[in-house]
Amino acid sequence: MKRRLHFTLGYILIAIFLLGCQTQKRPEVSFPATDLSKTNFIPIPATIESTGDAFGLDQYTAILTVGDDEGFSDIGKFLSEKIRGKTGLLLPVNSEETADIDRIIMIRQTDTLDIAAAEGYEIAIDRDSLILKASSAAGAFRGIQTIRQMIPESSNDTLADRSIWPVPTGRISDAPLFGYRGSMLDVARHFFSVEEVKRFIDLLSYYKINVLHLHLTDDQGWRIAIKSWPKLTEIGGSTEVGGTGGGFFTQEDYTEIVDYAAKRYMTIVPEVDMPGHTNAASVSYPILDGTGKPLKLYEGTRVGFSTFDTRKDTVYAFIDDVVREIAAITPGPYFHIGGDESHATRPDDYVYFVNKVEKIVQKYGKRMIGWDEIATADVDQSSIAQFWASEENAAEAVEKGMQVILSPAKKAYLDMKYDTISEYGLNWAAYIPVDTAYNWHPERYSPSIPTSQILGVEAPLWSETISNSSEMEYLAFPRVIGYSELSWSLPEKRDWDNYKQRLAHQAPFLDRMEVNYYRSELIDWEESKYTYKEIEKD
Ligand code: TNX
Repeated sequence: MKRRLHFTLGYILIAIFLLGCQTQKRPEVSFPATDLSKTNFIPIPATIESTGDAFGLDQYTAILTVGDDEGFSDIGKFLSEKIRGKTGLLLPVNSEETADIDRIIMIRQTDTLDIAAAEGYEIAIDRDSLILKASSAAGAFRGIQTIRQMIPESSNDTLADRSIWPVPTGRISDAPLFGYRGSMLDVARHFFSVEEVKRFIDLLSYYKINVLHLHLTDDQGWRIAIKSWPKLTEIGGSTEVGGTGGGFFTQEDYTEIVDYAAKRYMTIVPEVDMPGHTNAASVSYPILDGTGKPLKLYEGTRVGFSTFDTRKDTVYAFIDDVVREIAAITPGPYFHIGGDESHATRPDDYVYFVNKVEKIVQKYGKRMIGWDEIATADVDQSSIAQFWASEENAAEAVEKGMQVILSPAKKAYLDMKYDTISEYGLNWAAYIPVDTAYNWHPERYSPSIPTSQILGVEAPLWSETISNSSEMEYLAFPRVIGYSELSWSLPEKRDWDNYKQRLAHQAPFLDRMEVNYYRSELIDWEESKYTYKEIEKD
């Protein structure tokens, strides 16, 4: 009932607005012909129809949101801020002052979309209105990224006595291929600050990525405060690769990241890597150690030398505390237990360990994710395997009825060098130039992983060779933009020649955001019209 009333009020508001728009005070503007389908969208939407006219975004435009879900008005404000960053226009949101408004951008909640999918949305652009419809706030948030991308980088100042950003008219109907579209940041090998993580989240969300997996612990550092085990960060958080000190997130810091991501409808997946990759934890609390070797803090880049003692009750009491504390501040449904490269753990101990930890994760209401090795244990079908190296493990996961996240190192590792002269990165899996990163099909990657069991795609960024935003961006951009398209767009819509044109036109956005992207020579990058100083940062 409440919902119906809300919708009715919404329609009355819309009617008032549209009536207002009829009585235009300013003369009609005539626009050069447009073609919405030529807009450089990434990821490319499912369907685009062009009608050739333009919606003249200008200072007489207002944003109106209509939706039960509280998120809608925040999404309207978010769009207004981003339009301001791009154009300098300050569009009112849900303002009652309609006297000077010629046209509206409406963000509306509806149950009647053509594509009934989570995160689906439709946009209808006409001369006087740009209407975004979505059944959920998450769908509306994805839709406003599409709106941001359809606004030209520069205004046309010759059409009228004011600046106008002509938006091509037409219809878009869109929904994601996969529900899990992720990237990962390794904050353990090198620590990254809350501000650096937020910046990464912001850039990813522009491309509709909806998961950020944080690799929070490894041999070189433990990066999340656990109140019941304080030495983890006091001792284990004090180092990183290369001896440049360490760092860690307090639980308040972590919550700040989670909240920031949530405003962008992005899920944070916390990872505590175990039973291997645990040197920092064992140095902090030697009782956890299963190697029996002398323990000291580690600032190198070797893997596979550490393990928990998998047969000790104290270890599981410890893990129970860790999972409980992190789960309590993680609203998302997943908890990642790592489980990779446990070369110092005996195979039967490994299986025993994963089986026990899965129960702990479930006890705290989360779905377990682990690197593909976890499929060798007796895992439940509700758990998820992240395929990075072994197709055999991935096939075993599929047989067990588990879902799989595709992160094949040869194609999707953001820490692989572009080529032999790349400044940062590793090359153990491959060199991954920008075309190789894009030119593969997650749904056809391995015959043993059917599309029906693919949860999504994730591009991990390991940080052995990078230690700040600029280095992070060099490896992540532009490749992560391609992974967003591989996980969002339909296979028949994806095409390298077409994609590389659209990618070339991301340069003005990336430049305006001061992203240190790798200017691959495979791409004919668009010259930017802005210099950073001219316009307020987005
Ligand atoms: C393998 S991928 C690892 C990481 C390294 C990465 C470097 C995976 C599950 N384990 O520990 O950082 O290679 O590319």
